Amino acid sequence: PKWMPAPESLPIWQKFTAPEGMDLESVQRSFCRHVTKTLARTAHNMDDFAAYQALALGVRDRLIDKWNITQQHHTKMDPKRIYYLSLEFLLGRSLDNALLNLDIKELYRDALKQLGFRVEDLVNEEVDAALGNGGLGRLAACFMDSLSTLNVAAWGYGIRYTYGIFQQRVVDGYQTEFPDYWLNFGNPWEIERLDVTYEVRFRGYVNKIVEDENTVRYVWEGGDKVVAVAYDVPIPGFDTKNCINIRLWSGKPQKEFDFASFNEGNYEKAVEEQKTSENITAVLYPNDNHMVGKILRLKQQYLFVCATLQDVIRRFKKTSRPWSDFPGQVAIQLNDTHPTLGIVELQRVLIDEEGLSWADAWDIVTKVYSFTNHTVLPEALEKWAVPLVADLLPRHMMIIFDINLFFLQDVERKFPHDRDRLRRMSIIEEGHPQYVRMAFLAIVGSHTVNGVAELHSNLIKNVVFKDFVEYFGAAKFTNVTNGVTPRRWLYQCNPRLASLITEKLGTRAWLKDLSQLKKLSVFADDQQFQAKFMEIKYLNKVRLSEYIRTHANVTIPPDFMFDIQVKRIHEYKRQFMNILSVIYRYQRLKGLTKEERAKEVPRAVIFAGKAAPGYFIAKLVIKLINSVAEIVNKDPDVAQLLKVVFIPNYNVSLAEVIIPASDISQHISTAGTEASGTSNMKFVLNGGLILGTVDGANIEIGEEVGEENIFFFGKLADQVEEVRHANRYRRSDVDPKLRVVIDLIDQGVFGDPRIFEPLVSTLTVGGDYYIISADFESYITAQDVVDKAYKDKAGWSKKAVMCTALMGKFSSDRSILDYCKRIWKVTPCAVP
Ligand code: GLG
Repeated sequence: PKWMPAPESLPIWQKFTAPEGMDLESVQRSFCRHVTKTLARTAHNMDDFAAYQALALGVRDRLIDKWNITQQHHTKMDPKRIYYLSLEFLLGRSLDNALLNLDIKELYRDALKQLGFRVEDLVNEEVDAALGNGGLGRLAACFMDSLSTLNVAAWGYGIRYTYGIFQQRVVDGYQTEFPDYWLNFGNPWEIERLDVTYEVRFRGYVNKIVEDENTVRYVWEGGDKVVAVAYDVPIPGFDTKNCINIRLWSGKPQKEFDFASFNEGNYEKAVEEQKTSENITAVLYPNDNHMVGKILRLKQQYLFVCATLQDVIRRFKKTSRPWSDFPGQVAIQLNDTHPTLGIVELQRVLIDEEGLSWADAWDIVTKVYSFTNHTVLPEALEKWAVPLVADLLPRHMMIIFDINLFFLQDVERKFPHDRDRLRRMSIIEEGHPQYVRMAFLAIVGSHTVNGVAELHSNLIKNVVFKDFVEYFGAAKFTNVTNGVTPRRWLYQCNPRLASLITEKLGTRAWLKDLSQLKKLSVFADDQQFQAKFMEIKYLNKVRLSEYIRTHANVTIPPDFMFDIQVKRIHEYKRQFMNILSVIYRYQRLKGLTKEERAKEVPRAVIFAGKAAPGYFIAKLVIKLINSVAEIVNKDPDVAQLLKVVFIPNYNVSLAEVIIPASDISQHISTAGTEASGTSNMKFVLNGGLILGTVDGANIEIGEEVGEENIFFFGKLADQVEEVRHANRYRRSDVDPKLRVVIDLIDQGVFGDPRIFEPLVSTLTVGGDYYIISADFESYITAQDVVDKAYKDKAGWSKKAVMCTALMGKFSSDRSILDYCKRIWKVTPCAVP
């Protein structure tokens, strides 16, 4: 099978031809029909939002056509299906992406212009679909784009949360959270499937049925039932007829009303119980890289896998194949441990409902599942209290104990008399209460386990899951380095740069084969090309500067160096260290003479990101950033040299404005803590350099773009433990430069120091777990190196061009091809 069409077959960028059956008039007719018939509006009763809706509904019609053709083709060909199970899909906006992927943006632009609308304005009317926390959820979204573009017969499965990730506002420097009721004005990008519903049981009891002396069966009965309803979100591929689907589940009350309660005259109780089922999928848990053991979250996880497996099995059974064909027809990828109950649920269905033997069932299960681990942070590894699981899912708890029993018996056979190994490897953590270790369950129930960048996958193999590598063998553990879709993260968010690239390469083929960008490197020294490239960067900075002026009330001259750190606020990502270094820079600048100041590089330090609502220290970091910004931005001594800003409510559509505008971005996690990072890839792809630690995918980015085009600093992953151990706990022992900074905070330069005491003391009495003090000197030195490099305009431009040119590896197409070949063993199924 051919993965890539020949480059010549791709449409040429400038010469636009409308797709078959579409012209200006048909587009305008469809638009007007939706205005008058669907929205019941008139030409005299229209605003941009209504125009956005009519436009979106027209595009949706086209998506549905493609979607139908794709599903029919798949039904006919019956290829192996890939199921990507994820509790998060951070899709952002869909309109612009659909227009570009369907290659109809130019046509719509012209058609709407004649009707008096600008596509660019309408695109901004859309609210983000923010059903995810950060990198993990956005990765799922990029993967869907690649799966569709590469013509894989794939489905995404997830939850349709009524409330996405909270909206962040900054009040008096503090983060405040507001509910993200994103469905308020309807959602044109979903298709409600009131006919696709499945029952989901909770609680109840397990009945043991002795059939004969050799056979017992277990039946799970009683309890409460809720219903999961499907909502389908079409995902169009780029330059292909294929359009795949994400199916999101929403909890609904059972059709049968509780007439027992009703007849007892308890109408209110009957209605109340109906509402509880809707609660299950009401809200996305807002924690990134942190587990909170709430029962409602466990209910979400089970509702999700239970409905998904019923759907997958129903599709499989339509072809009347025997169960032994199942692993050849179905591959299920677990996006982190969140859907791990799916392993147990499939085993339950096969033995309790389909009548397979334990061994046959387990053989199928372990051939179907594979598992991606996204973090080694201990607080993020999921574990559920046994009494909680036993209460909510009594049959599943029995099966987990059985899986563990058979597994440990085999461990004992392989490593006899090693009691401590059994304790370490048990899926059940002993204690009061006991816990189910979900990552261990996922490993035991999968055929392949992967990390998301080389360093991370090595840490998994050599540290976190070392025992499992010794037991299963190294072949089961592998690496698939993450990637990002170049369609959204260059073509869509940076149209000027995309045009320049297409013009230079004479083809748009790079959008499906990102390695072709390397042909740009021959222009890296070309002054004219450098000038064009940097002019685009400048215009992107103007756009961001305008956004910051209107949304954060800070004026940033676009000729400043834009130094950006945007991601979830987390101690391990060390935004704290960044703002401490800003304070250091501030006091250094204040100490300079006028002549010395004139030689400095003006810098805008830009932050954005959400902190989990219950993460006190992370929220204090936001407060400190805002307090520092307030002092610095009004100080005339540094007005020409330093600006600090925190942009509220970071999300996907804001990232699309921020990322193309960076000169340098910071990815400065303590070495060994950031599994991969994916925004690092987006920044570099858009010609922004990186200041970073030797961590996650930074390392592989450095390998690709060359050491001279990335600024590394800090301790290495294998040094961190030792440094931690040697940490002192007194203020007098911290790095001298850091000491200067802490003293300024303590003196109240940035407001009442008592506010920041809990944060500052993480560096001392808290043991400085993320080794900020040990990395500080090296960090400050690296910042100076960045300044020096930036002063050399031609040198910097060359670096920027080389960065874009050498990022081919980090397309999510490459990641997905890796999964297809090495993990899922699947070939494409393109609509002819
Ligand atoms: C995780 C990690 C990131 C990683 C992402 C996608 O923390 O380093 O890039 O998944 O694999 N929770 C996350 O965002």
